[in-house]
Amino acid sequence: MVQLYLSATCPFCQKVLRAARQMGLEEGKDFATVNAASGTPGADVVVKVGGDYMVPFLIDGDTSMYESDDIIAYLKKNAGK
Ligand SMILES: N[C@@H](CCC(=O)N[C@@H](CS)C(=O)NCC(=O)O)C(=O)O
Repeated sequence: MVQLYLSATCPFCQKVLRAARQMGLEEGKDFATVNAASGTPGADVVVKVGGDYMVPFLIDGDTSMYESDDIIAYLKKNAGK
């Protein structure tokens, strides 16, 4: 399942979540969220996989990306299929 690494205080993360919901995607069914606020284990995963700390961050198998617009485009194409 697509994993979205997010921080509650990050407006770009809220943008991704809002877009996912507008697409009719359901958390827990079409995507999972992971708390990746600074200092959390989720943040460590972001750095380990992506090389930098920035959220939102998407992981789907071997695919990973940072940019919120890219993540939204990826969800449109791939999530919930
Ligand atoms: N262009 C990026 C911006 C993302 C961004 O600036 N994220 C901030 C949090 S809102 C971040 O992770 N900054 C790095 C840090 O806090 O160290 C996007 O659209 O996803």
